[in-house]
Amino acid sequence: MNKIVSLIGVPTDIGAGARGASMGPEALRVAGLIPALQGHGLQVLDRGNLSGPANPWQPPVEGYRHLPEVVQWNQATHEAVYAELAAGHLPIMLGGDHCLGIGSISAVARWCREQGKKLRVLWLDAHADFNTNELTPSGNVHGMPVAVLCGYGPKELVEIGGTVPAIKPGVVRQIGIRSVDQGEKRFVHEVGLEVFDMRYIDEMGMRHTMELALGLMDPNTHLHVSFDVDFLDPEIAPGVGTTVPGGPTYREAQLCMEMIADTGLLGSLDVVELNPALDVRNKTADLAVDLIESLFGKSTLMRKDR
Ligand SMILES: [Mn+2]
Repeated sequence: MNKIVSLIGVPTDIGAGARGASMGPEALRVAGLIPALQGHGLQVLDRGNLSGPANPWQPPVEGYRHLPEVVQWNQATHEAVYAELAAGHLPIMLGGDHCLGIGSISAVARWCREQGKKLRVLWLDAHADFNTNELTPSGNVHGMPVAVLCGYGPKELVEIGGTVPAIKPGVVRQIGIRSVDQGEKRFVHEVGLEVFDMRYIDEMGMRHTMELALGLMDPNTHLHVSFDVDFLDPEIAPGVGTTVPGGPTYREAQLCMEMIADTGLLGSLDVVELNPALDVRNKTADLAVDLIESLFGKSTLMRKDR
């Protein structure tokens, strides 16, 4: 792959229910993300970290916590991700919590619209992140980004990409889901979001799951991966704020990443919700770097390089 990747750190936990994801970008750098990517022949531009408002740690207002601050961080993220795409680079957004997927994916969707490219979004997560201010039990916006991107949310957020909705539910494939709130579940079914939950992966296997999730793409498809580290089983990835037992194992996660790499279509990536305050000697960051390497074509097995 002869591609320039750009790292954009977004050090905030403004949409999360626990503090600490703001330290995620540094933990990934400390875990050796840059040399790991360089080791695969990629040129890496580290754009440093974006800046934005502090986390005031307030209760929800009309069902949203920290909405003005969430908007500011996402606007900055949108602009930074869009600028890298416009420069022909492959942006890697290092969160930060998952509310930042709003800024990142709205930028990717805008760029795809302008370029006439098709978009596919893989949402690797324990949660559907499809809450609204009426459905949410907590008001934390990191539980709402997919709904916001599909046009359900406050005006200030749904309009960040310039076009509402930023994406249609049909472009999304969710993988690894195992914790969905009651009202959220009904809403996910209502809009027809395609979800490969853990029961599906248990029964059908990761290979079949990924074949379907990656199906019907063509060379004109831009593949965006939004990787919430809580996707992984907490046994191997304890460093997240919202652990849910029963996630993909190390090998299942590797296979997932390797099959994405095999498509050759990866165009942008989010790595979010890594929380060093809850980690054990940075092991979750080390694992995330290992998996990101696989996303960019490291084969852990005895395959010849393509
Ligand atoms: Mn998430």
